[in-house]
Amino acid sequence: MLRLYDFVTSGNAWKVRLTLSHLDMPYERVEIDRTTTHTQSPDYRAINPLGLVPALRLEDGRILHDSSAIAFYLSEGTHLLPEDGYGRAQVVQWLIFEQRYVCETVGMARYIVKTLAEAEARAAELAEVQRQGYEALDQLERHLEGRTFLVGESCTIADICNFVYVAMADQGAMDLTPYPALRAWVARLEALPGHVAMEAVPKPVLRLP
Ligand SMILES: N[C@@H](CCC(=O)N[C@@H](CS)C(=O)NCC(=O)O)C(=O)O
Repeated sequence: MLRLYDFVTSGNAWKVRLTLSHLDMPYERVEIDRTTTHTQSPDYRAINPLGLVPALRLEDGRILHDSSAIAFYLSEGTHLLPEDGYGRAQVVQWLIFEQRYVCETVGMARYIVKTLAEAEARAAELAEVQRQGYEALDQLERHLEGRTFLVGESCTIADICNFVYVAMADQGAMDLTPYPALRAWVARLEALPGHVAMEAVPKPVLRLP
């Protein structure tokens, strides 16, 4: 069975859990204790040398890490990835956009506010990542005006991966009110049958270390 290494509050791991759910693929979870930074433990570094979640162990034992790569692998040959080369390249383009412009800004604002709880001490840094985050949201808003999904006419992993930190923007003290197309897109994705809440995780089969 597929084995996902994650922790519940990881946005990057949520992208993988969403992809697995949309594809109705069974998997088991190993929960990493992030409160004691066990992502850095030798046990976990043997799985992902970068010491980050998510990582996925395939049924034959091979490992993949990084949410975009895992989502791309899982969605191959499914409705979450276009068949044509141009459509697939557009999906990759939006996966890169998410990692560079959304995760590093909107996701980082959430990390400072929620995980580190250091919004006051890091006010200048927070303001800067929020400023950059709003630029990314502007880009997404412009692209989604008049469109239903980021690529083509149905939900792809480009939507799933971009959705996660946008949907949690409020946790980084960011406001989606000025973004009607983005808000409609978030609601559209949340209404899809394969959608699962971040907290709706299967019970872990193991905790590391
Ligand atoms: N590019 C990676 C980023 C992974 C990442 O930054 N993961 C965070 C959680 S969202 C992590 O493991 N942080 C280490 C920790 O919090 O201990 C991906 O998309 O999967």
